[in-house]
Amino acid sequence: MTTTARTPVTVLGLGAMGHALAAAVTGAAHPTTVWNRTPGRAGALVDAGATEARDVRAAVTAAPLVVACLLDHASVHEVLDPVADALAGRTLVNVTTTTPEQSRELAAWAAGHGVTYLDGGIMATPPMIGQPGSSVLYSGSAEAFEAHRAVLDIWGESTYLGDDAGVAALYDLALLAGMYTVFAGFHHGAAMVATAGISATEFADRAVPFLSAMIGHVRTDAAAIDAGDYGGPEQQSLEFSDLGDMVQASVDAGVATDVVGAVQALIRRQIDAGHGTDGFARIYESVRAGGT
Ligand code: FVH
Repeated sequence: MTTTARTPVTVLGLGAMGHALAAAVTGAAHPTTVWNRTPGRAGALVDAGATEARDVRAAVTAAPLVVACLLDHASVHEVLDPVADALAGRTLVNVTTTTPEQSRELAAWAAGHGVTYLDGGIMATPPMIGQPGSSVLYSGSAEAFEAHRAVLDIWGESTYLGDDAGVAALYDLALLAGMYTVFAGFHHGAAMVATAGISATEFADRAVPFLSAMIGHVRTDAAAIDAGDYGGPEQQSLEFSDLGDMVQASVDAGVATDVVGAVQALIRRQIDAGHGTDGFARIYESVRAGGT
């Protein structure tokens, strides 16, 4: 079935994200049914035209397209296992954050119950839904992705990553790994400058333009990784990148070294293995498959 302007949609889970997804679909004039474990979270959506289902079974049977936006993998099973028979013949789009293996397990579970499965990784915060900059990664059923683009595109830029249901989650968590480690680096720097009486806000004013200017250099690292060549002249050597001074300055300031110490350990593994003149991108080899 292809989504049209009037295709009914059900959203299970009205936490911050589920509410935002349901509000966007309701606002785009799709007949929307919502359900939440704890009653009382649907008021604004009902005012906007959504229908609150009395239970999960009523919610699932109200629409050919069922969106699950729940806490985690366990809660998806807790909600859907008892109504698997009612889901049969419908499409389940699961945007709950799960590991890739959990996504694949859910895809297999869905296939076993005659449910078409599409996994989604939301690369946005709830206020960003439907706004520029919001994107959602999908993998699993190509037919479901194409059939329901009209709904999926309401939430942000939709990208389909293939029929392996685990790939969207893999990509989602990989992107978040980059984001969290950059943020952790900012927090480390903020703790360092705080020892000189500099506020985190003042530090952010310098960190944001600096990090923005530097982030594009990951493309140089990416080219080295893909080529398996860490010796190019444009690459800063591991010996030059050694974070010894940074670690010592942190120790002197009484700041925990967990963040910079972790990066230093990746660098040292490569230097100790005889690759000190290779470029910084070689730390990829310290990470990949726990390599040396
Ligand atoms: N919020 C965000 O910025 C991120 C952006 C990226 C994607 N995540 C993921 O989206 C899933 C939902 O996130 P959320 O922000 O809506 O989360 P909460 O506001 O905490 O709402 C959780 C909902 O899940 C329901 N729930 C929890 N456990 C169960 C259960 N065992 N059975 C049924 N429902 C359950 C909960 O219901 P209630 O507590 O109100 O009864 C909420 O509806 C999540 O995977 C993020 O990682 C969001």
